[in-house]
Amino acid sequence: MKTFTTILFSALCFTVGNVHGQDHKNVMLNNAISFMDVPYVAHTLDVNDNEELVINCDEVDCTTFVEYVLAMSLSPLEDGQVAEGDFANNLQKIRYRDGKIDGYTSRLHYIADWINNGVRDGLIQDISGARCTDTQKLSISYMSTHPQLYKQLTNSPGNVAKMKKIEKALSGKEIRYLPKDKLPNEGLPWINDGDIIAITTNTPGLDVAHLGIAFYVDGKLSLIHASSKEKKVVVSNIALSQMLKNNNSWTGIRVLRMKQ
Ligand code: 2YP
Repeated sequence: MKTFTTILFSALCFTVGNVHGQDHKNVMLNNAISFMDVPYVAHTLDVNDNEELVINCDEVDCTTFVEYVLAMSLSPLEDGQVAEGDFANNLQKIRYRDGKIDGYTSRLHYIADWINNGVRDGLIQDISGARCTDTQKLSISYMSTHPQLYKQLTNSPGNVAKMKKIEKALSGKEIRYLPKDKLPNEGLPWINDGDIIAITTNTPGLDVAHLGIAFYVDGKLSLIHASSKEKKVVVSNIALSQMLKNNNSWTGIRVLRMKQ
């Protein structure tokens, strides 16, 4: 019997978004819209001493928001509802390496690892990997060099050592991405509503700094995301390309798409 922690378990995880009267054919976009105004809360996955599957759709950060939307969208519908077991199974496959929970370091902390796992498991496709020619070499060390920022690393040299091994395995790999100066306000033909946008960063030791969902509004490519500034899930009121220009540590985007 699979056990998972259901904290503040809300029906939101299972009601396919058809809010604001917008019945988008795009299930990822529909589900993302259903999270609008959900509060931004960090560290919701770190509430337990032992690593367990946490489902908390009432408080999300940029990553858990995208994970819940993807898990909902991958789960088949039974009269408009997502089956609880399917949602949890898909969420576990999305969040943990090869879908196996085996302590803190089995969680896919780095988005590069999260993408590799999702592509390997047939959950997502790496659209920017296929469409972009610009590359960057991964150099991953942020968590092991900032253990004080992570509860499960602060007093655990064993976990830090495990993270170092994971970081070493990820580093040196080349990934393809779209530099921010190549993203127009109006978006690009190969970026669709509902695509997962990973914002790449030049912060030393980190690959990605933020996640969201692509949403074309009035001809401009915007982002539905859990905003730490606005403290809730919002649609950006500026174009994604402008968001990137406004942040010097943001270098571009990777684009992922749920596999139907
Ligand atoms: C991830 O951070 C954490 C996971 O440990 C955590 O910090 C890292 C490298 N990983 O399980 C997961 C869910 O809480 O969050 C995310 C973080 O973005 C925050 C959540 C946000 O913008 O809301 C992912 O890594 C996505 O972008 C980065 C960013 N972390 C840092 O900037 C250190």
